Amino acid sequence: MDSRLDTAPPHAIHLRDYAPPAWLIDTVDLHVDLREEAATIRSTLAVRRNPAAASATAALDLDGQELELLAVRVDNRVLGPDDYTLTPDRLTLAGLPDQATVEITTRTRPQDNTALEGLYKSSGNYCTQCEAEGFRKITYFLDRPDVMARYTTTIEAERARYPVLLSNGNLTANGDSATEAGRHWARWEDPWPKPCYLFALVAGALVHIEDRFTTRSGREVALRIYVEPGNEAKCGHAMESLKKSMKWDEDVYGLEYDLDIFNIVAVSDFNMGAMENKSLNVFNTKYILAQPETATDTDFLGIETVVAHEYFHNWTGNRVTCRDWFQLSLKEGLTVFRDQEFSADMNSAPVKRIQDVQRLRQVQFNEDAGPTAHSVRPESYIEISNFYTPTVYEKGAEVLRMYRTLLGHAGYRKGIDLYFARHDGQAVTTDDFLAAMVEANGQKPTDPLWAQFQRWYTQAGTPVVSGEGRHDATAGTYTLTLRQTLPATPGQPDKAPQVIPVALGLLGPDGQDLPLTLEGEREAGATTRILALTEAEQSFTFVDVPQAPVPSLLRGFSAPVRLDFKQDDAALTFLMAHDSDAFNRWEAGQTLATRLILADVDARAQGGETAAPQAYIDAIAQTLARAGEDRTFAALALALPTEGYLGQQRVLVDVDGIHAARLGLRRTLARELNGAFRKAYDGNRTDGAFTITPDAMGRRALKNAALAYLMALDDAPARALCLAQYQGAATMTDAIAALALIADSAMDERASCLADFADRWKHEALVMDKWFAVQALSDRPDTLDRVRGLMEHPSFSIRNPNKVYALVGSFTANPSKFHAADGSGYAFLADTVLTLDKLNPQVASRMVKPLARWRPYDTGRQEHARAALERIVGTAGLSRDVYEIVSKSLA
Ligand code: 0A1
Ligand code: ZN
Repeated sequence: MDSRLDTAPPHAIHLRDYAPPAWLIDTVDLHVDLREEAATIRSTLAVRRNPAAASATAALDLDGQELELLAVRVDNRVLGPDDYTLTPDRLTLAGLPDQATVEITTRTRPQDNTALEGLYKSSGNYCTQCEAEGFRKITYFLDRPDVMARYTTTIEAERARYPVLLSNGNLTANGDSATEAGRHWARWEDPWPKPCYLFALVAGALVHIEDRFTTRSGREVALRIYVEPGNEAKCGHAMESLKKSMKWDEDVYGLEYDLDIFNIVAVSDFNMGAMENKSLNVFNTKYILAQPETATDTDFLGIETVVAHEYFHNWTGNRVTCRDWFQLSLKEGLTVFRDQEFSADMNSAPVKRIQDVQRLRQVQFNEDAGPTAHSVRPESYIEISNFYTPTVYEKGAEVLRMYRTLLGHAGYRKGIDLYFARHDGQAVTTDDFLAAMVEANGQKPTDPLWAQFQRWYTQAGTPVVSGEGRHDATAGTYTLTLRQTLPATPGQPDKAPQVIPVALGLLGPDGQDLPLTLEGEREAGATTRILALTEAEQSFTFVDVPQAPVPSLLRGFSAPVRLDFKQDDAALTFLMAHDSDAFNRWEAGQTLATRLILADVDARAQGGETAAPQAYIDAIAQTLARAGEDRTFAALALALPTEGYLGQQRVLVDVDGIHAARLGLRRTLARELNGAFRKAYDGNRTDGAFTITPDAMGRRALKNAALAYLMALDDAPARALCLAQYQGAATMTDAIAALALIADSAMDERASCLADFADRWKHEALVMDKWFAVQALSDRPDTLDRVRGLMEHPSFSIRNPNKVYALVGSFTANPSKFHAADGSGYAFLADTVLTLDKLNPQVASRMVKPLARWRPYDTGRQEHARAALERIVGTAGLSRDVYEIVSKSLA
């Protein structure tokens, strides 16, 4: 049995129903016997009644799914079927003594597990994925994060096929089977109590690279990365990233590693990026394997971030974990914030901030405005796997950043220290976190500011901050009036104001920051001030401002809001050139471009067109001229807002108008600044040795941004340049940048380049993912037909999540193709989701989300989308995962 729906709609689980577990489990002794026909798991649990439970008589009610139950014993007594109750998802033992030893034997078939949750096989090797509720597919258990136990795991398997046997903690014994030739075993003991979602085991024919790290208190830690044979040479960057993460966590958070071994295993079949199992992280190969010929600069940076993320979880998630899954952001928001700051420190902080905000806007703002909008701490869910969302992760990280903005760096660190001092070894809530943060700073959670801050966890939706400034030349004052509104979201019609930290600067006519003095203050303060916007409307008056300043609001994107501030184009151009805050220099350019493109969309809807003003073209020319100051920043500043972001600015998305207007502006810039783009291209060639220094990456980013502009014209000189880059590329960054442009182009060599690439890389799965993606993202009119054809390609497999994300996921990120007016994109996605759902509900559910966001389109598209969604929800045997998303989108 699995968790699929028959006829009854599934019920939601509510935060308000949380109750402590009736039983606790102190120790778990697992014996896992792996054979080709099945895996047999014997689990010995030391259970006792929870003194904090509401009932002193409740039965021991264990979760289990898709398990074959072979035997149950209590205190060595074999139970018969009348001694317990077995349903498709629970095993209930009544009448136990207050303390008991329960031994349960189950059988599963990992080779048939296509959902990649629980115990499964990837490339012939065994591995596990237990977060959030996968452990119940291995054995019956109290599968909830507030039950923390010490684990001993013995794995037994055939030695020749599975020479490597790994689990959490330390290897304490191993040997050959005493009874069967060719089989061996290994025993692992984890001294740290943990929830079962952090359990992991791996058995396979793997090789590893090894390094060491000495913690600041002198602990010698062995670091190993396990991969399939042949991939050893691609692990160096991941290992370097791990060591940097370990050092950074000591330096910045005072947190040290707590075991003598840290293992990472890379598997090619994995639903997500990676998993922080205690001392045995399991990774998607995408976030481990990298060489310059096979991985792009973006891949290298992604590896650094994800390795750090999983390592940082050792404290934020593992040592202190979540009481229940509604608290997911307690560990995820905090850990994303930590990995963002780590990557900012390792690379360029402004560039990292811009990229993080781009992602937040692209995916989280979109989620917040749609049918699955939920708060950072959700109130209810049908399927918890659906809540590993940009809101819980990325908006959650913004909440952490706001604590730091409001408390200052030192105050934030005090709060973190108190959090660990209070809660190490516990399963806690976001309320506990807030209490530690504010109490460490001599304040109280009930103080008005913090009571209001709490709403960042409970209210969904993206606040809109609007306002205007007024300069009084006679009084020499500048008054800023700001208003906040929070749109209604499903289940939350009425909202209250939240505390919004607005980082503000005022630029004088010379472009320099003014020292800021608020009315009533005696001395001038800093040039960037944090204004706490707590009311629906509030004014702030600055004195000693003789001339009208240009305000720079929300510096560094100090809060996850939409800003709708009255500022003319001239002021934005001024900020682009002069703002001391790099984020806002970038932001000013994006705001201007957004205005221009949307004006052109409107003009096109009336049968006309607007031309880009010379001032804007000059500003872009300036960006190019100054690109040498920070090339990655310049590449970001040259990129126009995405079609997705532009669509978000409209109640009704004009898919084709946005596509045409954006392309129109790219072509205008390419024509007007052709020489400058060509110069930027030629001046930043990085032929020769490959490095991933910020300088080398910046040169590639700028050169490829320039090439993309030149190719917007799709003319002969640009084609020749692009083709030459493809043919001579020394790095994957350059090869794939050129191939993506070729895939968009109508040039004759298109087919041969794509064929050449596939032929060259057919044995590199991760590189083939890029090949699928560039074709699915192509602007050519036949993209959907090609995507359909590629689903049959020998390198494609619908069972492999990376392949699905690369081909189907990329297609849904191609707005003008996915949202084709005839509904063909929607129908294709519905077919694919239904096929996927039978194999892997988590992946199916991720894929269906773009379809679920159907409302802001015209009625023709709405009807096509609705029909596709109704077809999905009307299908028998749908997973809870897909049901939850689709039913919410139709509600
Ligand atoms: N905790 C992991 C993410 C993760 C969540 C669920 C998974 O399987 C369904 C796998 C990984 C992280 O934040 O990296
Ligand atoms: Zn995480």
